[in-house]
Amino acid sequence: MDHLRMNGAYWGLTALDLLGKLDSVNVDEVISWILKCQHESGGFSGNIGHDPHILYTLSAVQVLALFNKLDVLDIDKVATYITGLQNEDGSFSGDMWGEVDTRFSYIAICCLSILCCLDKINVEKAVSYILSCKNLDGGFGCTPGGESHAGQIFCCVGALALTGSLHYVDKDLLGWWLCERQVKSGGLNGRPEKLPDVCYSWWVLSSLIMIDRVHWIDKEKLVKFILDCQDVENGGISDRPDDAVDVYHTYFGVAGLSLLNYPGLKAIDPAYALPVDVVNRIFFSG
Ligand code: GRG
Ligand code: ZN
Repeated sequence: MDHLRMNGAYWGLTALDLLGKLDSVNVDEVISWILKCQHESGGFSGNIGHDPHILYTLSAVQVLALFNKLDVLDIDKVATYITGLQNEDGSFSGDMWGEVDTRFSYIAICCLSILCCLDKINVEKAVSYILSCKNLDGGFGCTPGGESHAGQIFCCVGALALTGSLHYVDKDLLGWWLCERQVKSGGLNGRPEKLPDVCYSWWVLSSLIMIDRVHWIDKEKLVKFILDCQDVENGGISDRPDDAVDVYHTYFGVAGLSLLNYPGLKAIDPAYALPVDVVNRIFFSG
């Protein structure tokens, strides 16, 4: 997992923050490691000595936001890296090698929005590319014609929410597809006929919230499914009951519970995937 440690930092630290335990880590150590992952291009890599990628750039910016340390960044430099990844058709590449995916559209938009630099890209074209990935079932895929998948739906709905473009979504049609992801155990899957998995408690639920259709699923059954995935002896949450826990599913389990207003957790913003108090601090603290 060495190459995606920056994502791991975001998952682990955001989970800790939602649990009210962010003060249990050494801030200076984390920040100095993050800065060692930044490259001349402005982008961040998943670990020291690896290549920069937009995936890790968002995680780095999100972790700095958690710690209220966005001021350590040369914001123009990071924004220039992301802006340089937009293609003529409005889509975004993940890095200099060119892979295109609606994940990268969301990441570019979320990251630039946190940095208050959305005006540096062509938002209209970015939105029109995302809409070109919309399917007849109401969902979205990674590229035009790609199968609808809950992970890509989160990215596309999130990007549309952050750009004030949710009116382009058929909320009833998409809400129906999303609520059908709930299976008998109460868990959610990512596509028809697939197994439920705790991480879809984030990808599906956040999307349902953004389109105001969260009341279309059974919230209590989903809470129970997530709690059933806990390792009650050693801590952590797994993808489904009795599997081994990992930091990714622990984060998305906690984030899902937060979206479900589970007691004792901070609220999380469904579009920014950051605690609501962190988002408010970015935009309302002058
Ligand atoms: C800031 C939360 C946040 C995200 C950043 C990277 C990214 C943007 C979004 C990823 C969205 C995505 C595609 C999530 C899906 C991940 C996943 C579980 C893929 C596996 O899919 P399948 O259908 O496997 O192959 P399953 O296990 O569901 O059968
Ligand atoms: Zn999963």
